Amino acid sequence: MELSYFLPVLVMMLSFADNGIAQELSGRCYGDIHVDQYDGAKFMDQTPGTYVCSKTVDGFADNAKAFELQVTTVAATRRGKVISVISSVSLTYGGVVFDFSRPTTAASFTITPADFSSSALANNQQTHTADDGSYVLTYNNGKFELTVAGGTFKMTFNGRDCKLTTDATTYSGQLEGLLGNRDGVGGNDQKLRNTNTQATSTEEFVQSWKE
Ligand SMILES: [Ca+2]
Repeated sequence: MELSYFLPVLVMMLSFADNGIAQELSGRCYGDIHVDQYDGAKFMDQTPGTYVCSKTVDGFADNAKAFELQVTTVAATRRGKVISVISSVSLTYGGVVFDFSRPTTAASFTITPADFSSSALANNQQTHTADDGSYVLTYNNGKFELTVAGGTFKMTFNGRDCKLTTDATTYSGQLEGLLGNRDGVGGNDQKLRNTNTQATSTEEFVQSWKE
């Protein structure tokens, strides 16, 4: 099995997309774990646990577009070294909970409340649309892609990489968590949980967002 299979990642980078979304934010998680924030800072942490990667701030105006993405890592030994790897990803968006687990097979997800007529993406490439049309979930060759109506939010997860694509108009400066506030400005992305205070160290920052 390829080494890369075991190297989950959490990386955020800013780029311009041609899909109608003004700015694209990409997330990957790997190893132990590496984080590249929306606004460019990078760090890593070795402690297994469940972390708030990115969420809308308390008081975010549009409840229908509020979200929280959590990633859970577990200890693993690779080439004699103890690291942490992703075991699952959980996204709450607009009150719906999407849970994905590794390894990513067609059935390694749940949606609560379930509103697909079939909860399994049985074929290697398949698309399901929510009964109310609010989101679309596809599965293709080990990779899930969740797209919310209007394209304001997209998440992909293939078992090692977790990628977010968010609309700048909706979310710029309205996010918090390990990935920072997404306002396009560096140096203000280590806000401690439940405060408006910046952490004095990366360790303090990471621990603040550990469940
Ligand atoms: Ca920032």
